[in-house]
Amino acid sequence: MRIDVITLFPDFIAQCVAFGVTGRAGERQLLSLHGWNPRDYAEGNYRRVDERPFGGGPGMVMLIDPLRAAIAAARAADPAPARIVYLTPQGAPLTQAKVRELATRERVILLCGRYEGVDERLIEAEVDEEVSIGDYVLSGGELAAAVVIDAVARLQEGALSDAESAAQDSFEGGLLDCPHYTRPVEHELGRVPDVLMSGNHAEIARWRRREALGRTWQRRPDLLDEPALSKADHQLLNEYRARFAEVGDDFDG
Ligand code: 9WO
Repeated sequence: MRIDVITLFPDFIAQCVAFGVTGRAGERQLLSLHGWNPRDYAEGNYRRVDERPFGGGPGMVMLIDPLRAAIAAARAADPAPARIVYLTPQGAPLTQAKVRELATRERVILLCGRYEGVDERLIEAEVDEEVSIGDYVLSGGELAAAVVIDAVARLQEGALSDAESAAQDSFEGGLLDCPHYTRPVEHELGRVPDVLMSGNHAEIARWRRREALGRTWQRRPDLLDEPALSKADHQLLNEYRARFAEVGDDFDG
């Protein structure tokens, strides 16, 4: 997979994804990353990439032509068609489903804005979709681009070890992850649940599934599609809920 990033700070992006899974994906040639700086395509003595907004107001707006030229250069660098994604607070929320969809593409071009944003005409003419990593405003789209690159890199075949891949699968089901423990068994902060030391892999898998279902129900009920749960999962979720029902009974006295 090839990812091109249109950004005023190509080095920043390169550094963000130089380590860990994304670095490994690059070394294994599972993912290639290329930066394109609109300033390299800006004209005039000052190579301007931004200008004051029409209508007044704070901030500056990124000019059409340097961005358009950088996008054209990125497109021309490889014959494969590319999907252009603009990282912005106004975008659709990034989900694992969207990550999976992007990860199947041969090419993606990530457009990172700065200042107050990009001239709307460039967005309308060049952008295929707008994506947000959360409801907050950053200084630019680069950190959001790094998030997309990391999430997509993990899904490239061969990027993860078997253990990492299994862990990824646990979230792939749309549930939150279960709790994790390591040594020591006893600590002033508590004891590791006995089931995890039982060696009974079926019971361990059952415990992990129940904790993942329960956590999702508690923390992110919006992710839980209860009607779609299997009979076994319904049973596990009821076991988890029973924990709280008992506490509730005591409370009610
Ligand atoms: C800057 C600004 C300055 C003065 C008044 C209002 C203003 N709004 C902005 C602004 O929204 N800047 C954005 C910076 C323009 C697009 C690139 N930037 C950005 C992307 N910030 N946060 C994101 C982002 C991207 C994806 N998911 C979450 C946040």
